[in-house]
Amino acid sequence: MSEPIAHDYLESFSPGRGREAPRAAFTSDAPVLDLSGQWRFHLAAGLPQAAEGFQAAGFDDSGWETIAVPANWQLDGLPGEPRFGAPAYTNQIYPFPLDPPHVPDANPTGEYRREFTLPGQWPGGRTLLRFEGVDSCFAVWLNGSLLGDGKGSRLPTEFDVTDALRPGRNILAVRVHQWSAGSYLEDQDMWWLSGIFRPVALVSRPAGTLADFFVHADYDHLTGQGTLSVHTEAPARLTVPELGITDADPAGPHRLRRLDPWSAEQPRLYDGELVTDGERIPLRIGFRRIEVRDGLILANGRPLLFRGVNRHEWNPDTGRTLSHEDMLTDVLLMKRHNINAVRTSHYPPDSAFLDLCDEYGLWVVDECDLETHGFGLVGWEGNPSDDRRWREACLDRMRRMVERDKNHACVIMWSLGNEAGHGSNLEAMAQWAKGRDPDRLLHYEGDDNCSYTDVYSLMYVEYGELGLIGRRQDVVTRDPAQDARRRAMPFILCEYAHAMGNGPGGLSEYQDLFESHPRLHGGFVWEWIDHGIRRRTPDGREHFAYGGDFGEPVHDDNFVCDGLVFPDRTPSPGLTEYKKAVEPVRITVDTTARTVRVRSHLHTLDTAHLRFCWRVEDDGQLQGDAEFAVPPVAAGTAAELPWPEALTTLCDAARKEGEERWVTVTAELARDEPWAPAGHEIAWAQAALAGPEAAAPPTGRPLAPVRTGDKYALGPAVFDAVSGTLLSLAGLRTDGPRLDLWRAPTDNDLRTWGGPVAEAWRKAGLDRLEHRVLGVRPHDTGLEVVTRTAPAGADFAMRTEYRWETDAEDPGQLRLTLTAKPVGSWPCPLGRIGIRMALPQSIETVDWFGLGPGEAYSDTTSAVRVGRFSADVDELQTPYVLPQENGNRREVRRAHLTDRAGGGLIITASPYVDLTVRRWTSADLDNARHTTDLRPHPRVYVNLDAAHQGIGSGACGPRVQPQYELIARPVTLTIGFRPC
Ligand code: IPT
Repeated sequence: MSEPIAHDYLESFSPGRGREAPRAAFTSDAPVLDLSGQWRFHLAAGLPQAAEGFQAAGFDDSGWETIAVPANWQLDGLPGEPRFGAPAYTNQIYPFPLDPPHVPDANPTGEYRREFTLPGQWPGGRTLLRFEGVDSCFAVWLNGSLLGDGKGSRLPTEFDVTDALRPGRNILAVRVHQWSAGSYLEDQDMWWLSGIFRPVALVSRPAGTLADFFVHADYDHLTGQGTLSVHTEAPARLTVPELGITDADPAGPHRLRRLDPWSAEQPRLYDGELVTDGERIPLRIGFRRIEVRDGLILANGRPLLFRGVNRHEWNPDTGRTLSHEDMLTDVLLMKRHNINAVRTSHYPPDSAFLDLCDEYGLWVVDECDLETHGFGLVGWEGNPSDDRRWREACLDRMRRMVERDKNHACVIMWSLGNEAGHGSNLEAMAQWAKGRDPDRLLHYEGDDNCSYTDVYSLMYVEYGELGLIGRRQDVVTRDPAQDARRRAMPFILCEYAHAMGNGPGGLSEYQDLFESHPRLHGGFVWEWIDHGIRRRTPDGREHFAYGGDFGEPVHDDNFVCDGLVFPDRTPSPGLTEYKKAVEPVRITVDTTARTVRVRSHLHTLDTAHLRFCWRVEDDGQLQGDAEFAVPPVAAGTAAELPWPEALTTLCDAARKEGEERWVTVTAELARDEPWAPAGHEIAWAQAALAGPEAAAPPTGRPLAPVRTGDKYALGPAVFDAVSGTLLSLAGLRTDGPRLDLWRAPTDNDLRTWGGPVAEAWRKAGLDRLEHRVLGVRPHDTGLEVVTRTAPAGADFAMRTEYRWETDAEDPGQLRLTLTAKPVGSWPCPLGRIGIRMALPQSIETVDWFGLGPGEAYSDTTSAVRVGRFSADVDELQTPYVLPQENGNRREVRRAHLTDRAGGGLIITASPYVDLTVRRWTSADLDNARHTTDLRPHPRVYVNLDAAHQGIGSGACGPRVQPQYELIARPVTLTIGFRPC
């Protein structure tokens, strides 16, 4: 019979018992037995329901279920129905009462059992059982003997199993608790998910080997020399063939001449080996120096500019259990989108991710698994960060992160955690880290005085304030005695540009500030990926679920979906926009001086790895292109080059009247890189060589409308004689056009800090406009329709004049000149100003000349360029996890909306319109909670807009900047319609 289990560890401040000292993660030739796979599993509702004696070797688990290890148990069964509990999402609020260190009795408890056979050749010496991550607290037994317990979900825990291990068959039993005292330290904005979610392995530590080592690989940019010393706590020999180090004392110090340093741009790693009597340990060494000097963050002597993202670990099917492929996909996508830095928000990632960052090159801010944000909701009363009883738990977390990750070249900053308020425990963590690893910088955004950090860091700062910080004119610190210190510090935005839904808007304005003030070292977009969970509707259609979808009584809705990539890692338009906003090489095409200017914001690389090309297009049709020889531009410098002769010649060549001529200059990879093939585009710029020009006023002989019964015919169009409504166009049945001032609110419209603009729209009634016809007047020169559009109860309105015309010389074309003027004063900015109409559902394809290929709004226009593009109606939609306004194509000059047989409508604009085409209405988008709620109507809805409200990032950060606000104003739209 086994002893009853004591569960005092669950609600204890202690981080764990029976554990090994934390140490570096490394591989070696010593045997490892991977214990991933199917384990026996039983989920108890709470401790009283747990299976008695489950830890005994002879316990009968044949009636239990099985579950994958590693996995989050709540996701088992999805995208169908979850089999074990259900995921729950909260941002700041704890999903249990604040009663530290206690947790509710209803505490789901996962019991795991696994039988394994110790391989016959298993060496003597010690054997450890290593858990890479268990959420949130667990106890472990091997063959019935208790090994210990642990907390700290995203950190490794090891137990010495040497004495408990048997030759042959062994039984491992693990009891995992969803809630524990540790949960109070893990209040990150993410799904609450439990279980053994990272790998588990049995690790042999043969006699005579090392427990731990610390690689110090410094680089001196002034001399180009490096110093290597590997600190080991037992004798070992070091070999690094490329550096001429053979079987040497690891401690050295080895002084090395002519070394290539490691950087995110050039992630040079030197392969080596540490050898002891018991094993061989491969090393990948990157030499670099990171420091703050003269108020700047320098890497290898050069200032750093972070083009960063905050990365949570996420997969829509497996939650926080990531495959190697997921991690590699993240790294490659980041590199291909000009991202050079990652903050591991808000916990240390699977260490395999850091191996990839070393290899492919990303600067990493490694963040500790600590957040107590929910205490902020009670005025930080009882915050663990400032309670001595939690000191050891906090320090333990910091030690386990630093010790695990200290040998990664990519890690340049340690972060104490996120949103954990103030307190002496944070200070103690900082002090310990500085003592243990003085060669890296320390970050904690919550230390507003910066009394124990190396870098001044804030989140979601407004543009104006950021400019002041850039000029070191920031407001005085809370403790004035700290002011001089902080003012001398470099600055980063550890979170900015909240990427929730459509957006973020205003990225370029941030980048302009970063690039104009040396103190500003860039920032980290919040965040990399939407944490949506894949689910299936009863009829088998898939969508991504968010907070509340699993019946959680307390939740934060879709605030968990705020990434640059969708849950399945498809890039969203926000990522494309970010790639362009942060391009490390800025190209400017000057059409007057006929030069191209190249300014490099690269860290150390010159531009020799890039190939520059130019291309001239007339109305989107290629006229000529060639490579453009740009001598290497050194990092941080600029060069101006005259246009190549061929470009000048083409620029001056004759062109068809009315066509626009554009030159595009691109910079692409000249050679294959490990993360992208040759030809991958890094940066580009465009300039107009001719046009766009305002269309010449029509010279044809205008036709008068012809009345037949209750209809007017005018060219290809038929109008209702009473309402003036366009009924059909060249045989296509139409509804509208009608004035439209509203859009389906975006996340940023819905949650705008300081008052949601979407609420103002609803209050004003933009979504329920009433239309009144003031007059339908036939003229010799066309048909004039005047309307007044206003919401119920309002004394403000828009007066709209539609002038419909056609010419005798070209009776197939219908022209609309629309003028809309505000009457009275509108209480809020408008969503859009334009017209909406419906066309037959047979319309399938849109070909356009304008900005593309992606969607764009006034403050998300960096990534789109002038050209000819084509897309299916379905491809024009961006499937934001919460349906909302999307898919706008800007500055469209000409669009063909066609059916399968090539019939349809040609729309021209002078000079241009914003265009959306979709199979549902704005109201449908607004009502839908998930993408599967959107069902195509038997119509195609087209919006043609003169202007749109900007996007901003007001869901968490600055609202739309004034220059992008759509204040009600008179607009004119000139649009031509013609059948095709
Ligand atoms: C900030 C959090 O640090 C981050 O985890 C996330 O919740 C983000 O907000 C919003 O998505 S904190 C907030 C007070 C700005």
